[in-house]
Formats: sequence, structure tokens, C-alpha cells
Amino acid sequence: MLRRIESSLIKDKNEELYTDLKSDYDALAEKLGRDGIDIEKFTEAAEKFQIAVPSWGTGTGGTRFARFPLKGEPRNIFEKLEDCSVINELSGCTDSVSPHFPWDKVDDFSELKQTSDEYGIKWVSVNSNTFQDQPGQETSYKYGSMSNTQQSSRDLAIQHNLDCIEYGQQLGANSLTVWVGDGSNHPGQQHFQKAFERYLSSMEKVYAGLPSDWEMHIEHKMFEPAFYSTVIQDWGSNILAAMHLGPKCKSLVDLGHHAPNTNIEMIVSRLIQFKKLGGFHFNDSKYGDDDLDSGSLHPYQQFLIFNELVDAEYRQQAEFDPSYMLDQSHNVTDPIESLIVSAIEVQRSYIKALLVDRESLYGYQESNDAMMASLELKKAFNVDVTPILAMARYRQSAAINPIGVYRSIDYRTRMDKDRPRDPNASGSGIV
Ligand code: PSV
Ligand code: MN
Ligand code: MN
Repeated sequence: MLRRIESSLIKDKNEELYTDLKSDYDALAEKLGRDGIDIEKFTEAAEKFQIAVPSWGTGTGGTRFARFPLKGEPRNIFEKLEDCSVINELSGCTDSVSPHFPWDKVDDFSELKQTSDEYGIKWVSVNSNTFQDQPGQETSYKYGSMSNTQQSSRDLAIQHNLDCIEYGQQLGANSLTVWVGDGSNHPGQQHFQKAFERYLSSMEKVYAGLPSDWEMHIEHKMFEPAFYSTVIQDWGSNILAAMHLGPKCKSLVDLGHHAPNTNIEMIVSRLIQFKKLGGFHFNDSKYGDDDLDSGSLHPYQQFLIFNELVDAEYRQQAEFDPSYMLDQSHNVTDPIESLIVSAIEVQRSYIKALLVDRESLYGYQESNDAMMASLELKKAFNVDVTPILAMARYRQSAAINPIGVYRSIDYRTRMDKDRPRDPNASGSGIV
């Protein structure tokens, strides 16, 4: 297996930390054991948990005002894949990458697939991009893509999505995520119903092109780049579109795409109930789509979302198999560090949600004991599961202290030499 970090380096660093980890782990095992909880079940669950990395997240993000690139940033999908492998080797919980086209378009997908196979990385949901024009594009997306009033722009968007499916097939992916920036900036600019009708009829054509074992995931977003209305504004429009299109179409929840204070966990519950939860783009936000690092601001909200997911697992709800992915913008941190920490923060929420005593919670809910029900959730949330996560990494030959190992290899300086930048290049398809 191709690796970016010597396994012996991780092993040596782990040996230095193992004695302390073992004693923290044993102490937690003893504490949980008093409640009849077997820690091993949770460590095994942590070892199984995986979340995908967005290819575009490996580059420094920016705002419309500026972007401050980091040295050694990846310049193409092969180099992004290299960085994703570093993230997976250290975290042990990111064994897949979600590509974005045309940013990640290559001439020879078999070469890309072979490289990802060598890294042991899988390709998951393929993202299309009809929110910006590409050089030489004959018809524009300025006034929308799937819902554009011009047939030529709609046709281009449809064909691009069909092309994305084909690229994804070559990579072994099995879903297409569609987020469109379509909408309006002025009251009266757009006829809401007609725009939604055009969107649905375009999406019907993409849906018709889905291979039998593929799903299509629709991502809603309440604003930006359209700031007055968006065609797929919220989970309501999203689920309506998904229901209209058919069973292979589901809704995707990007945590940052809602108004502040929205009860996202309840949206998740509704989508599960109607078999329409396709997946997640995890991130955190203070105001809206700021794409902050997952769990950096609202870890309790993230836990409550996982509480719904674990509940669905526990109840063995039908057609429940959501995909988990990060989608964040790293403006001031090294993206590799942010993605490692964020993946672990999502994994942390999952393990804490698994600790909830479901039967006790159901009992409190049935007897309307609001206080005990909320304390049951808090009890699980307040357990520091760090030793479980670190032990899972240790057992997977990943790093007990991933950031420590990453910093010790000075990866960016090495990459700065390996990845010389053309001073005239406009970017690497990373926004
Ligand atoms: C839009 O804000 C979004 O969340 C969608 O997932 C895009 O594909 C992604 O960001 C990258 O711009
Ligand atoms: Mn997203
Ligand atoms: Mn977003």
C-alpha cells in the first residue's frame, strides 16, 4: 500500500504515548463498566466509523475578499489525493474522497483510480458544478443552471451532471450530489413556481441517467450566491424535489445551509422517517455557511444530530444508509490539520450518541419526564470519549496524536519543494 507517512514513524510516536493512553482507557472502561457499559463495543464502533473528505477541502479556502494560500498546496486531484491519504493515515477514519467536477477532471480516470486504489482510498459521491462558468463556456449560468430561463443553459447543466455520473462510474462512486446556486437577488426577479418547474424538469433528465445502483442527493441552501431566494432554499423544497424525482433521489443536509438556530436534528428525523435522508456535509457555523470546522462551535448540536442517526440505527429504520462527508472552508488553518480534527470531532459525536441509553430515554419520553430525558442525553454527551477514539486509532495503526505526528514531519515544507507553483496559474480549482 502506498503511504505518505512512514508507518514506523507513527508506530514509534504511538509507543511513546501508549502507556498513558492505556491507563486513561482502563480508567474510562472501569467508569463505564459501573453502568454496565462494555467499552470495547464503542472502540469497535469507532474503528468502523468513516467519513469522506471533500477533494476541494484540501486547499486553503477563501472569501470573496481574499484567499491566503499556504505553501505546498495541492495543484491537482492527484496531489489532493496525496493529502487525503495523509489525513487518513493519521486519523484512521477518512478512507474515502468526494470529487468535484470539473475541478477534478482528468484525462485518464483509470490512472486516478489506480492511484487511489494504491492509497486504499475509495471515491464516494461525485459533486457537479453548475454554479460557475468554465473558460470558453458557450452559454452562461449567471441566471441559473437547472432552472435557467434559457434552454441552452439548462441543457448544458443537465449534460454536465450526466458527464459527472460517467466520471464517477469510472472511479467506482455510486452517488451524485447536486447543489445549484440558482435563485434570485431581487424580489420579482424570478417566478418562484416556474423556476422550480424548470429545475424539476431538468433534474428528471439527470435522474433518468442514474445507473440502477446509484443515488442522487440534492443539497439545499438558503442563500448565496442568490441572496433573495434560492430554488432549493430549504429542506421543504428539497424533500419535495426528492419525492417528485423518485426513490433514488434523497436530500443531503449541509449543516451550514440553514438559518441560525434552525433545529437541524429535527429536519434529520423527518428525512429519516420518510426515507429521504441521503447524507451530510458536516461543518459548523455561527452565522450561515461560514464552513467552520465541524464541532468547533456547536458540538452539542452535532451530538443531537447523531442522536437521531443512532436512534435510526437502533430502530433499524428502513432505507437508512446516509453518507457522511466533511464540507468546510479552511481560511486560516492548515486544511490537513482541520480535516483531521473535524473528522475526529464527527466521530466523537457518533460515539457519544451511541452511549445514550435508548430504552431509558424512550421511557422518560413516554412518561413525559422532560428533565430526566434531557439529563439522559447530557449524561452521554458529558462522557469524555477521547481515550476510546485514540485507542481506535492506535488499533488501526493510525496516530494516537495525529496533529503531533503531522507537525513533526514538516509536510508543507516538503510539499513546497515537490509542488512548485506556476506564478501565472489562476488556482488549482480550489475555492
Ligand atoms: C455550497 O455552499 C457547497 O456546500 C456545496 O456542497 C458545493 O458543492 C460546495 O459548497 C463547494 O463549493
Ligand atoms: Mn456542501
Ligand atoms: Mn456550503
